[in-house]
Amino acid sequence: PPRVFSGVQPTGNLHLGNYLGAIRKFVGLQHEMESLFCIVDLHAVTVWQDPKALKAQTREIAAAYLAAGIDPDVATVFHQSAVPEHAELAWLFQCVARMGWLNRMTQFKDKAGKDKERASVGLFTYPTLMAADILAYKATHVPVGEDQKQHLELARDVAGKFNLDFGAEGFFPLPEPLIRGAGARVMSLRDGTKKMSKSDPSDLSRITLTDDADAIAKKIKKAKSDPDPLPSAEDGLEGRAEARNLVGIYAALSGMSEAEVLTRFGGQGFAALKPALADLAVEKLAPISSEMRRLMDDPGHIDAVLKAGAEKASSIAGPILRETKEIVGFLT
Ligand code: AQP
Repeated sequence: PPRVFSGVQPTGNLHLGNYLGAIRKFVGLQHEMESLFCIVDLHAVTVWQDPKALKAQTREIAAAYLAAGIDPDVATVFHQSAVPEHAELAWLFQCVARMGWLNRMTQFKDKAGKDKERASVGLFTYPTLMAADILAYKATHVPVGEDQKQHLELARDVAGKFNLDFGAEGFFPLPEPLIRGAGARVMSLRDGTKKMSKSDPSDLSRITLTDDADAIAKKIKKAKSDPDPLPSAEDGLEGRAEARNLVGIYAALSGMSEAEVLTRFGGQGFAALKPALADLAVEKLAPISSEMRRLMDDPGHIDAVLKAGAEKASSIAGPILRETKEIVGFLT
């Protein structure tokens, strides 16, 4: 049966890209397929996290999930470290995946930077943990932003090789990415060629889900643009990275197509688009951020939701892991 799994790292600065590329898509999917939405804290610690901040950031993602409209009575909402099957299966997958596969991962190259010798081993093996996250539930569909496409392909390769190596054809499904639609790739407000990211040193590069109306307006006003008027829908946005990004964000937030946005703003300068975009972003995000604040005032409630979610998640992953161990030849 179809099953959805996805996650967000509790690394702070949850932003518009995470919302449009991932969380907002989760909300719709929960009613279409059985869904598990995880806060992937094991992934977060591949880069050092302040322990106190990590707790707050974990609750912040949970609050964002709930505030955005994920219903914990419909979908399973939990944090990764509470379900040991993730780490256990990840070990087996580290023995299935090949060094060469992981060496090709562009996110490791980007995040490790120049001095790879100093990157954590966990940052390198990250994609095998992600494969375990998905396959511990035999999930078939994984909604993610464009940037996670390569990791998902690796998860498919791991599933395929496990099945082949152990003569267990069809045991793990080959999970499919769901990357469709507006918002799959939101770019930095300071550089239209870089993705909007939590770790960008510039606060002005991203709109976060906790920004107030003034901060949102200021960031959009200061967003990088170019001197030309916006093109018509016929001329399109080719070669206009910043214009494409702002028009794309407008489209994703309004539900209009890019062509419809250009029909409205084509021929006008950024001075027309930016204030309209700021108003739209505030209108769409303010209810989420105020609900997030309300939820974060009651950490006990969030923790109870996560605990119940982890129990539900374990009840699915437990039997799958037992069967996996049997297949591998461990005494069970
Ligand atoms: N700019 C983006 N546009 C669309 N989707 C995005 N996602 C991330 N950035 C964008 C999607 O958000 C989900 C959760 O991301 P994550 O927290 O697990 O990992 P990430 O991709 O590492 O997020 P960041 O913000 O880019 O963090 P850093 O700065 O640490 O690299 C995923 O589905 C992701 O595709």
